Amino acid sequence: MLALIPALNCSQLWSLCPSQCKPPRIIRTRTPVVRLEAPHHCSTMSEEAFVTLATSDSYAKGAMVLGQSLRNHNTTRKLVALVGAHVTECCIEAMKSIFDEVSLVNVMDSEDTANLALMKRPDLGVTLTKLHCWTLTQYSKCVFMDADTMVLSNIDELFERGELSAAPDPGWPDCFNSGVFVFRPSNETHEKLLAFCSENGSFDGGDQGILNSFFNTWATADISKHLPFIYNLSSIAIYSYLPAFKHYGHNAKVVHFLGQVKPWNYSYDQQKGEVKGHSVAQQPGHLHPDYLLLWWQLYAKAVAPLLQTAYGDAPFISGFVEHKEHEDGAHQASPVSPPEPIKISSEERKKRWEAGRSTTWGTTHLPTLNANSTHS
Ligand SMILES: [Mn+2]
Repeated sequence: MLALIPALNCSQLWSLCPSQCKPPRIIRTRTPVVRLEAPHHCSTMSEEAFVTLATSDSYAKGAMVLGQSLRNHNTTRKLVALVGAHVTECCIEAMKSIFDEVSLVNVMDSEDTANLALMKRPDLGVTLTKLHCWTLTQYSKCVFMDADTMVLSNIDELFERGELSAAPDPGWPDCFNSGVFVFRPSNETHEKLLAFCSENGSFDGGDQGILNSFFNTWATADISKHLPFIYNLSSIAIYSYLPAFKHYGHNAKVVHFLGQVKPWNYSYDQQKGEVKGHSVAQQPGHLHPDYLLLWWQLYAKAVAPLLQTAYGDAPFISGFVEHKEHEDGAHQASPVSPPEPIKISSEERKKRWEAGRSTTWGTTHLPTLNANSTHS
C-alpha cells in the first residue's frame, strides 16, 4: 500500500478506501473514519522534496550517495538535485537515475537581484546557487541537505517541522548548521534573501552566515525549530565530545562530513573493502572510519556503476584503487586505515585548535558503531 501512495492522487486513494481499507468496526463509530491523516498525507507527499546541491563532479558523487541513502531508507518524498554550471553532462546523466529532478542553476542568467548581489559580492557565487533552492515553488516544503551528508535511517519526519528548522552548529551552537535545514520554497523569500546578501554579505563568507543573519531568531524564538543534533552529526563533534558520541552516537540519523577533507578525497580498495587515506596523508582525518566506509560501500555499490554507464569509454575518476600484483602489505592491521597522523608543530596545533579542529586523531580510540546503525 505504501508503495502505491505516491502514484495515486487523493480521490484515487479514497476510491480504494470504502471497500478495502475500513474495518467494519470503525464504520460503526462516530469518530471520523481515517482521522483525516490519509488525505493530509496524500495531498502533501508529492509536494515535498529533499533537495541537494552539486557544484562540481566531486560534489555530484556526494549528492548521489546522499540520494541513494535516502532511497535505501524508503523516503516517500521527491529527490531534487540542483547542479552548478561546472558539473559535466555525464555526471548529470548519472544523477538522473537517482533524483526525480536534476535542475541546472545558472544564477548569472536569472534574476536581476541575483546579478546585483553577484556584482557586489563575486565571492558569493556558490552561496547564491544554494539559495536558489527557495525558488522550487512546485514543492510546499523541502529539506535541504548538503552533498557531504548521508542518512542512516528514514528522516521523513523532518517534514513536520516549519521553516527554518535546523540543528545547532558544533562550532557555535547559537548558530544553526546549514548542512541540513527545513524550508518553505517562496519566490518572495528568495528575493529577500538575495537583497539581504547584496546589502550585508556573509559574516563567514558562505550560506551559513547569511542564513543565520536572515533567520536571526532561530536561537531563541521557537524550540521546535531546533532539530536534534542526530539529524546533522558532524565528525568534528565526535572528536570534541567523545563521551557524548559514545552515549548518543548510535541514534544518529544523518552524518555530515564537515571540514575540508571529504569522503571522495579518499580512495577505496574494492577487493579488500578498505578506505585508503594515503592521498590526503598531509592532513589528519576528521571523519569517523565507520561512516567513511559506509559512504564508500554505498558509492561502490550504487553510484559508481551509474557513472560507469554514463561515461562509457570516456575516462573518469572513480576513486577506486588500481590493483597491482605485489602490494606493500605494511598497512593492513586495521580493517579501515585512517589517513596517517603526521607530526604537528605546536604552532600548527594552535592554529588547528583555533580553526576548531581536532589534532588527536592518532591517539583517540573511537568507539566502533554497532551493526544496526551501519546497515546499508
Ligand atoms: Mn557540508
